[in-house]
Amino acid sequence: LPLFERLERRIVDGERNGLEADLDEAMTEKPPLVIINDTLLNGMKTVGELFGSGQMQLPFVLQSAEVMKAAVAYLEPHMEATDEDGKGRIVLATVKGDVHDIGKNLVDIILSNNGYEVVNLGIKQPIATILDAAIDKKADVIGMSGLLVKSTVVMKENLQELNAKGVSEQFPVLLGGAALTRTYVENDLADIYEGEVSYARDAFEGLRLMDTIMT
Ligand code: B1M
Repeated sequence: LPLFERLERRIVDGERNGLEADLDEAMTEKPPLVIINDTLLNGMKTVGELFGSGQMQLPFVLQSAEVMKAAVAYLEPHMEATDEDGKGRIVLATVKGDVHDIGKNLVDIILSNNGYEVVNLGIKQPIATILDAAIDKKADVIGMSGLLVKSTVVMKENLQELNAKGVSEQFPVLLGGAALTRTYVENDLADIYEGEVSYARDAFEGLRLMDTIMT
């Protein structure tokens, strides 16, 4: 297979052997972020489709996810970072009950490389922990990621909890993840949250929204 098809195939097949060599070669042709967006994420999309249609079993999905994570970790030091610093601070977490973190970690990388300080709390984080960290670290924004349909409900409850704690004016919230839709966030969730809530389709929109929120 040609290089980029081979790389995409590696994600689908969960094949790690020789990954670094292929990534090195790929980086002579394209910047790391383009490799992630145009090649590796296509592989993850295929994995999702195969899993969703019952053609792939969970342990193999996990293997694919690990190759994806290894690839991102290998590419990260080669990414361009701005000299800007101190543009703002975001506490970032995958919500309670949800283990998916590849997207959240991409958001972390993109924001960190573009002048933001990211406090990445990890996966399955209850809102109490997220809020404690946001207060403790004096965050400007709270970011929540979730890929399961039930996570969209958790996010709604989390926003209600922030309202109840009286901190919604203080913390604009950025939401993302495959199960969310723009309509759900911008209509339903924006209706209930007393502060500002925005939806990011991908990590780059997350960065643009952070820039908007912070100005
Ligand atoms: Co799971 N999983 N999974 N999974 N998994 C999905 C989400 C699913 C859609 C697959 C499917 O059925 N087709 C499905 C959810 C269905 C639903 O809820 N209706 C599903 C399921 C069912 C499950 C389990 C329940 C399976 C089981 O146990 N029977 C289980 C859940 C466990 C749990 O959470 N409690 C499970 C487990 C797993 C693995 C552990 C095997 C693995 C995750 C490994 C890991 O993350 N460390 C996994 C994977 C890999 C997937 C798919 C295949 C790929 C997800 C991914 O990494 N995509 C996924 C299929 C899919 O999404 N269509 C699937 C790449 C990533 C870059 O995209 O995270 O969407 P994403 O991030 C994007 C944007 O959404 C955005 O930016 C990123 C791109 O730039 N974004 C943000 C994300 N967060 C953001 C936050 C922001 C801004 C932007 O600001 C704060």
